[in-house]
Amino acid sequence: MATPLSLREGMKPMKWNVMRKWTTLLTLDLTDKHLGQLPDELFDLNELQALKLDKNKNIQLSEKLTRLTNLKLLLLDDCNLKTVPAAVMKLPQLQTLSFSTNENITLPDEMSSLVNLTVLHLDNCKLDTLYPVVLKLLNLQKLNLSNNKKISLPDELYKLNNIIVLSLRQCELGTVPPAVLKLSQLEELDLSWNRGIHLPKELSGLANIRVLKLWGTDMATVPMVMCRLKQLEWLNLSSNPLQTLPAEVGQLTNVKHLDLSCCQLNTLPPEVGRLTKLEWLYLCYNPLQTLPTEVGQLNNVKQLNLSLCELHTLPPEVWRLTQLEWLDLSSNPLQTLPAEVGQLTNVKHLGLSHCQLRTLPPEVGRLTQLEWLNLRSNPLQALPAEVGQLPNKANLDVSENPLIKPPPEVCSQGVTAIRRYFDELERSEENANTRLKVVVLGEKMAGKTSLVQTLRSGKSTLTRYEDRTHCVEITHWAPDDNVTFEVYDFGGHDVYHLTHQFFLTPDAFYLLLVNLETYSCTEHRYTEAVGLWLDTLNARVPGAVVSLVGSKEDRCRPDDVKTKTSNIQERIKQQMALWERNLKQRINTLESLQKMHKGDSSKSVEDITQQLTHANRLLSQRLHIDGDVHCVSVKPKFRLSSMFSSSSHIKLKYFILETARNTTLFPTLRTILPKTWVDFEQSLRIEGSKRAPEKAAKNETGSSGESSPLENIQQSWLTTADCARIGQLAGLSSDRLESVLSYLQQVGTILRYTDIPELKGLVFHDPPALVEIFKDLFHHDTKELFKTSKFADFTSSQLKQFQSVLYDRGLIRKEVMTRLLPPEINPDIVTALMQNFGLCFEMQDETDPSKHNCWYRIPWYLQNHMPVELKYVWPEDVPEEQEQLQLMCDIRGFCPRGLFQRFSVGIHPLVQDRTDWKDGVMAYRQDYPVLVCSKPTADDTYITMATRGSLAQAGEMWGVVHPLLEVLVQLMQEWPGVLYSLHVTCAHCIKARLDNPHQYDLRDRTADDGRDVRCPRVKRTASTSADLVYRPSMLSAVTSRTSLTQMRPSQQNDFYKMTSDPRSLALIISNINFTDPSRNRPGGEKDLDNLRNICEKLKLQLEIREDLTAQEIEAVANEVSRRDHGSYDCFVLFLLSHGGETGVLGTDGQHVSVDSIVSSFQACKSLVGKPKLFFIQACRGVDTDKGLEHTDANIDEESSTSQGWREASDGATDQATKSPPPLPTAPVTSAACLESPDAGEKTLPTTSDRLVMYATVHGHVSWRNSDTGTWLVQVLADVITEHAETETLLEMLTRVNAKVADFKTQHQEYKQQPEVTHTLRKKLYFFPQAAVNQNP
Ligand SMILES: Nc1nc2c(ncn2[C@@H]2O[C@H](COP(=O)(O)OP(=O)(O)OP(=O)(O)O)[C@@H](O)[C@H]2O)c(=O)[nH]1
Ligand SMILES: [Mg+2]
Repeated sequence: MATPLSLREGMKPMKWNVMRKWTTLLTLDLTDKHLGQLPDELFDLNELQALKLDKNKNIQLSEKLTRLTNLKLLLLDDCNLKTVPAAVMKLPQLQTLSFSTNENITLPDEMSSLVNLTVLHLDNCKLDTLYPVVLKLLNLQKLNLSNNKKISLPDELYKLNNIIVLSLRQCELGTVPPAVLKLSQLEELDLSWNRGIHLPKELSGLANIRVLKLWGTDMATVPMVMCRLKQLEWLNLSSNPLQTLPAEVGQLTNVKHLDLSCCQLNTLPPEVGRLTKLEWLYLCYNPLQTLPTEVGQLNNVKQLNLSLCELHTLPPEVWRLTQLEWLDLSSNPLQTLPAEVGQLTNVKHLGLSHCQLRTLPPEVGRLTQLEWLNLRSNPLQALPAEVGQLPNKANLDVSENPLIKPPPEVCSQGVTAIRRYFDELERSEENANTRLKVVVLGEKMAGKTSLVQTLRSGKSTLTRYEDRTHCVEITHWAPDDNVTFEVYDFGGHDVYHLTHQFFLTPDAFYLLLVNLETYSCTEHRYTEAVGLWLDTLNARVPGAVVSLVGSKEDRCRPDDVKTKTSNIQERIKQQMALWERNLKQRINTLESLQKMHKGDSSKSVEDITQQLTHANRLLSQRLHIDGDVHCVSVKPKFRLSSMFSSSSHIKLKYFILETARNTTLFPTLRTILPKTWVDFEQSLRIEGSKRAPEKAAKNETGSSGESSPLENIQQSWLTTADCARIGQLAGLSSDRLESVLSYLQQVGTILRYTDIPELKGLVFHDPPALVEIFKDLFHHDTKELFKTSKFADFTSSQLKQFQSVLYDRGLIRKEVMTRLLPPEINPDIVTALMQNFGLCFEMQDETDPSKHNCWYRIPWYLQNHMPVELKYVWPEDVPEEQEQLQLMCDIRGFCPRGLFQRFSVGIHPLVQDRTDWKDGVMAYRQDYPVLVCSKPTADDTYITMATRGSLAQAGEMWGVVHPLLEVLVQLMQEWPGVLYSLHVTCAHCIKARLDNPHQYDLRDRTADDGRDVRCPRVKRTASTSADLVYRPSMLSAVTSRTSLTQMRPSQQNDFYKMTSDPRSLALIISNINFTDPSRNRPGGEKDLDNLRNICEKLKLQLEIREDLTAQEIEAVANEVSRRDHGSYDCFVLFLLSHGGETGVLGTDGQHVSVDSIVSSFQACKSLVGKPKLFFIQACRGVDTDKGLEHTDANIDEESSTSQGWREASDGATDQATKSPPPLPTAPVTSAACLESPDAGEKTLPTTSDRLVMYATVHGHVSWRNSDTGTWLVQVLADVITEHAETETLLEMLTRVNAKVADFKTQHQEYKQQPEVTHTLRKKLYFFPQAAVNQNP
């Protein structure tokens, strides 16, 4: 039972909408608490103003309730009430009462005592008539009767002559009830989802109606009466089977917002042109093929949505709507855009995705206000250079276009990169580059290098036995003038398998060589020579193009060749069938899970849907394996025989050329690059070619043909100065270098790690050289490792010790590691790289802060089993008083090599005191023991992570193990083709030590889950607590004791994932110009500039909406919250306007509640679990703050001048002096109403992961300077610019709070104190690497 203290703590100020007026009430929320009675202590809370008791089925309300004499608002939704409790009727001060979803509730006459009631919710109550008592509630302003089937309304309804909002959504009404037609004061009527409803002619008598909602009413024609409602400002007719609109629609000359989306309109009447006040016109999803030219008369339309229509062209008049800010033409069969598009100089958002555009006119460059241009999925091959003239910050999406000029790698970097590319093209010359990456794979000694050399030279070449390939050799092969192949020849030795994966990219052509001489038709040989390689490619680059080459044909008899190649082909078919079977099985499982959880709104449902989409994509994206095995021999033939047949390698060359030219397989083979870039790349390559020791030696003796710009410097990486020198040779000044470096990085030719402190400023121009360095540290025979002369000065017992520590425990001292590396190489850079690749981790030695003598662990070396002594820490039997929480990742079929080792490196920052062995780690996290294991079986690999504690600690135990699982899931993203599922092992089965314990699918706990779960293995007798089976929806926060120094962003659970680019959509709603010009907000433009800078800094995708009315603000928020934010890691809203205690102001002087905006985003499925950030720059009342003391005399001179504008509030004092708002409001000010969302949903949004920053505390004003903008935004911009890379959001906002608190106006010395409220569950760094940078 709740104590009085906890009840009082539960009281919170909360805002409520009272007929477009907002007020803050002291609220207690006891929703869904299974209360039969209210606790006695509650009645002592006599200051309570709002009480939420929703979903307490069968609650009894005693007389004591009447002691709550300040109660104004009472919510009793879904409480199973049969009648209004007597005590409720003795609360005459009540202003808002909600009985939604109490089926068949009766309203007794005594309810007439509620004389102050203004808002009554009776929706979804199965009422067939309105109780007479309602007619006595003469102060009612809003009545919600939605979802009461066939409700009949008495004629006397007209007595309620204060009603201005009536909701009758989804009531199965055949016609508008006559009584409604008499409510002449009605302003808003919602009749949506009454299918087939008749609109009688008397409707035109509703002279005050301004908002009419009629969506989904099965309306095939627009009734004439509607066209007579000339005062209508907002009309929603979407989702109706309308094929045409009558000419009379042109009479609605006051309409500003018209929604006709999802109808069946083929044409529009020319009379639409008369709706000259229209500001929003939504026509999406209609089979419109043309538009009337009169659309060109809509001179006020700012938003025009024509997506998903059938428009091949638009009338020229549309391009003259120069005031348009938002034009969506996506998914129309448009083939060209006319030059006139350049006239839309105000357009900010232009949607042209999924059209059929082959070219763009240069005039798009004139759209200087553009913030968002979406050209995704068009057949565009080239962009006009003028695209580079668009604003730098314009977000450009040209993905899924076969672009060759500029290549996709340039486009993906944005407008600035595109401009630099075209500038460079103009300065230098165009170089048509037809290039393809060809990767040659296969077992060691398969003949890869011999084949590559033969293909390049055109004559049979055999390597010698000792010419083994180290890691990867990259060479260029130009078989004719039209194409160059960049050939990656992989060393086949096992030692390279761990590092090869980093070079496998989706756009390459793979040649898999099988040595026909050593191939035998057994399963084992197939797996080694073919199966494993195909599995790796299928897992890493699903959808890639692969051809099989049978090598050393000369070493086999012809019939053997035939048998072996057919065997290979047959087994490939079987392997592909197995992949398909596994994939389909996974899809089936996911589909049944999806069905099982249909309707849940938890994060797990979203996860399932995402996995299903991914699995289905894999099904259509399998490896493209050419059916033949192309047999070659590169052994020189006797002259005589070669006269009769062309060599097999020549045939192979033509086959490779033909495949490369197949535009279906390689659509972007050709790219156009500036010649300077091509020359620069070539110079880099020359540098790279010097790296091999023998080549370097040659170079030193001057025998190399190619001359290096960095003569005599043997480098594995380049510094900025080196690059500048190479650039100069290619004709690139240093200010133009960044473009080519970014391009080469995108293509994968070079590597850069600008966010790792040790590696900042370095360019790894020869990636294989890096791996070559690692190779010196990876040698199966650890004795061999230390036999070199580098260790001559060590004693044999020392060497023996190095070797045994490395062999037994995978440990190596930094100084020993340094010896193993080439002498000129900086070991810090190598270790930083190795950690980044997941190959080793640094062991903390607290006694050696200089890290001079630190140890590294390379898990790859570990061969030992779990040390026996650990059994004392983690006995096989779970101790009686403990439970084991175990999460499991089941990897189906192929498991990538080295995955567990990389995972074990990945978890390092999250654990302490670890012990590692071959396939496991035992460590501590938050003082809990953690056991991580890998167990390969014939078909699957199981990776488990477990902890133990008492049942009461279950919540914390989840917090201990779940972050480890997240590290694994993150790693798996490098392997999109690997199938895996996540589970929780049955705690009962573990304790009972049953073989094959039951594995539950990992999912969030829902309200429907009981307290216990029966163990599926021993159904009748055993059960386990649901706390150990379902993931709590909010995991207990775990603060890691580990230093942040080693953390990598992907490995954190204490941090929000913040890696998407852009990070988030940033919606800015800025009101500067108001209907009442005396309210205009000069200085607001400066805020916009500051916010643009913030968005650029934080990588946010900007979307600005200016000067919106209250209703428009709500509509925009609703629309944006319904979008798919799946590709973003968070959401940000900046709302800048006037405001008061009751919310922020639209340009029409009406209020919008911040809470309602926030909650629409809380309900957005694609933002579940992601931070949602709201910055509200507006007054929150009329009070000014003189402050207590002034510690800092840093006066803002500007803000103190006479032009310094206060963010004038719309509170009581201001209201008295301002012109009255357009809508007449009732005399009541503090009653509240529940504004139901437009979609009529009743689900309560979750409240976690959000942050709201208000410019000022409740009841106070905030300040703006007409030259420099608002105090809050100025400071926010400064703080973010300075600290975003090193601090969490909350740390920065604390600075903002402090800095703004230091401001004061000069004359009156008024102060302002911003306020942050949040429910963030993790740290939020916009730049995850900040965690590293702050502890360099
Ligand atoms: N008879 C014959 N020998 C070949 C042929 N191709 C390669 N060889 C020999 O096979 C051995 C290995 O050839 P490489 O081309 O170096 O093999 P690789 O696949 O590059 O080997 P790694 O670099 O170690 O992975 C060498 O001794 C070659 O001379 C061929 O077509 N016929
Ligand atoms: Mg080789």
